[in-house]
Amino acid sequence: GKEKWPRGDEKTWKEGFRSVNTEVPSITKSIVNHVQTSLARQAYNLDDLGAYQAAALSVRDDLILNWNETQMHYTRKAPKRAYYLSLEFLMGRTFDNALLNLGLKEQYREGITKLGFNMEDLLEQERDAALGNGGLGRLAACYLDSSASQELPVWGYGLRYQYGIFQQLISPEGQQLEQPDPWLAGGENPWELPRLDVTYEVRFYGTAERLPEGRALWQGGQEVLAVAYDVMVPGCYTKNTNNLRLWESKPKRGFDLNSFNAGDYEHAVESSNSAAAITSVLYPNDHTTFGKELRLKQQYFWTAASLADIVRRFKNIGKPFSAFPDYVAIQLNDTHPTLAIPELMRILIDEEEIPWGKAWDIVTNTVFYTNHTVLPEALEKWPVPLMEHLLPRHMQIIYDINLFFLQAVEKKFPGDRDRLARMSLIEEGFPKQVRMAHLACIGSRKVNGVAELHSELVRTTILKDFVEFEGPSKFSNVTNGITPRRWLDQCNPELSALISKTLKVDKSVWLKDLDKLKELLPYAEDAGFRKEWAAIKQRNKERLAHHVQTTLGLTVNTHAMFDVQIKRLHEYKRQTLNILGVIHRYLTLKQMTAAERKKVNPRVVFFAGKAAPGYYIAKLTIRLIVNAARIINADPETRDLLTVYFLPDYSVSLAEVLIPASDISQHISTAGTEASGTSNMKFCLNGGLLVGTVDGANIEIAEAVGENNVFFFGHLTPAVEDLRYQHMYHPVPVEEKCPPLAKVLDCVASGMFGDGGVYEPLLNTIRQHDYYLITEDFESYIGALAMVDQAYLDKEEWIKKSIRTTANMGKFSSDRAILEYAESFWNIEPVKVA
Ligand code: Z57
Repeated sequence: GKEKWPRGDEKTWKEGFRSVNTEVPSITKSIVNHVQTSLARQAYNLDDLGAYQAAALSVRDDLILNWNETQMHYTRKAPKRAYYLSLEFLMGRTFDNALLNLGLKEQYREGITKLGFNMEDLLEQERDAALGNGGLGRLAACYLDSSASQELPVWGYGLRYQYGIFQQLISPEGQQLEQPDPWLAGGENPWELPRLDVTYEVRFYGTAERLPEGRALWQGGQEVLAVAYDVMVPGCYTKNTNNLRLWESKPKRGFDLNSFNAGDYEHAVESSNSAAAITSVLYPNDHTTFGKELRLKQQYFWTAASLADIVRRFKNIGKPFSAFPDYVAIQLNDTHPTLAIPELMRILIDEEEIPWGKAWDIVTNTVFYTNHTVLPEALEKWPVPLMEHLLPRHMQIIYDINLFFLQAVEKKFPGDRDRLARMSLIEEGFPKQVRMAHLACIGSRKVNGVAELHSELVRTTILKDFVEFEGPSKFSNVTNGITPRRWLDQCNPELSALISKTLKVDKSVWLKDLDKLKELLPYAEDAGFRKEWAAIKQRNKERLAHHVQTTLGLTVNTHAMFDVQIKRLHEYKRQTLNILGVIHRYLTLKQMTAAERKKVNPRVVFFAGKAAPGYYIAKLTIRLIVNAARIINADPETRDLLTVYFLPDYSVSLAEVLIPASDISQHISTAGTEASGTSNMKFCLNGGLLVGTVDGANIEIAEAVGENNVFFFGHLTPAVEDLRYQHMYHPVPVEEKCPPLAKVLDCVASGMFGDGGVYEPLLNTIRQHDYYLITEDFESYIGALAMVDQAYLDKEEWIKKSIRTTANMGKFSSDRAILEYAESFWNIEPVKVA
């Protein structure tokens, strides 16, 4: 029979219901309540950490109300949903972001002040959730913010790593040292809801026995439990609060009691350890693959649990599986979740007994693949023997997909054996390897790159054969975006306030319709406005200087131009070009007379970024930066004009301080290597100008803000391959090709920055193959920096450029990007929670 709901007396229930606390007295009451009960502490022994925890718990209560309502509403309406599968979500801090999105920051500030605490101090208590390496993980976080803000029914799926990206220490010699990041060790994480009742069993190893009708029986091996943790993702100025579901691995049973009873305690604990190990740590490699079994286990564990969850939710709607693509879209963030394709095939064929052809139709109408790089070392390949051992059924399915696929290729291009070998899912060799990008491509409805140039390179290089086979319409572009909530309103509150005041519109309007920034353009001509604009930049520089003073004990000259390069250390990103340019500047200054030096712009160069622990050359680059900084900063002749800082332990929170303070930032990858870049967008949104190569999203930024507001240099993408080829077959020594660079290299080699021998391997990458074309681009790079100096001399003109840059950045809101995914790929619509 039908149950009465709610049970008991409805009026009593309703009187107990609460809504979001929006008034200061109810906020402070809630905070005090959490101090007394949740924290079991007293008013008279409460420190900043305790006050932060109580305030966070208070905000958490509000988020839970909205989250609950949103999830109930989505379930009732049963719209088509999209799922964003990403091994990385680089969320950073949540407290400030939640307060701003809820529109409650000022009320909380007032309440916290009343309780005798300082808002800024409390914000600093929170640890970053750093479950990502760099751009790819931060993009996922921006897309979650935009999905919720645009009221789209989108969930994220990822892993709940016990340890996020390592903490970086820099030794006195300039070596990077890695420390674990036990981000959950402080006890409760207020931003997640453990869902200990939402669990799935995930199998590894065992045997797969083929049955009639294409089905198979996969059994034996090891079973591990996936437990859900839900992270609340509030939208901006909306009740919609989406979900990021992170999986934790657990042994299926605490111990194997048989071994335990037999006295084999160690064996019992071992198998439980190996299950827990799956989600213990984020792999810290960016743009490289290592073929490690545990990494493949992570990938399968996460895709299997996510798909089981998605399929269960779909089944609750009560539709036939042929309608699956009408209710579900799955976006693969790079190839890391590609096993979703054979896993969905396995579920449909082996569990739901759907024939192969129908199953393949469902999969290829549900799954979408975003490629994030064309660098060969980053394209995932898994050894067939490893796959066969760990996932025997999936390997069968991959072989079957490959067979049908190659038959179709053979039909279209008869006798073209080279083509078949190039396109096969299996790369021949010892061992054979599964090419994940090929599998992701043929198993998806659409394939996209992340900026115009990059998408074109995907079509014409790594997936060229697939475009020829399937036609061009499957391959498209969605240029990346960034959320203006975190990357303007949150990190640069003064600029945000000035924009609202000037446009005479509440930020709730322009933060969700970023093209409105265009209306700032006429104010570039307004001297009063320019003065305010410049004063804010100056205060942001002072805020950064204060941060450096308190964390590193160093005094920064805030009257200098702030020049910033912050990103993962990688040869293709060419931090080496930057530091060699800095040394060149130093040598030039040393040769000047005192009178000449008087005319020089003071410059402070900031670097920050982590190197993969095993990436020797990247670590050596850090070492060169740190040691060059030590010598240059200590030189009394030049130190008023040039200083260099390497800020350790780059993070989302550090970026939030650095970006608003920058006058100029560097995005100087070898043309054709940086798929998009997203920090370039963050700097420009905050009125920083950009020096960069004609690469990735730099190109579209220049199109939007005007080429006269960007400092471009270097060879273009089509030239790169030729130059490499020439260099390979007709090498010309650096001394001939670029004498100023040769001089810089000599200074490094001769020990100007400590033992020159240490840097030989780094210098040799340039002297020998110079794969990233530092020699070819050096002079044009120095030329671009000279143009920057020249432009900075005209202060008023510089501020105009800065204003015009911000005003033209509307396109780069992640709201625009997520709406493109929603409309042209997923076919989902907003579902507003009233
Ligand atoms: C990563 O952060 C990116 C690409 C990858 O293949 C991997 Br693995 C990690 C970055 C690109 O390098 C950036 O250019 C791009 O902006 C970002 O992904 C987001 O698309």
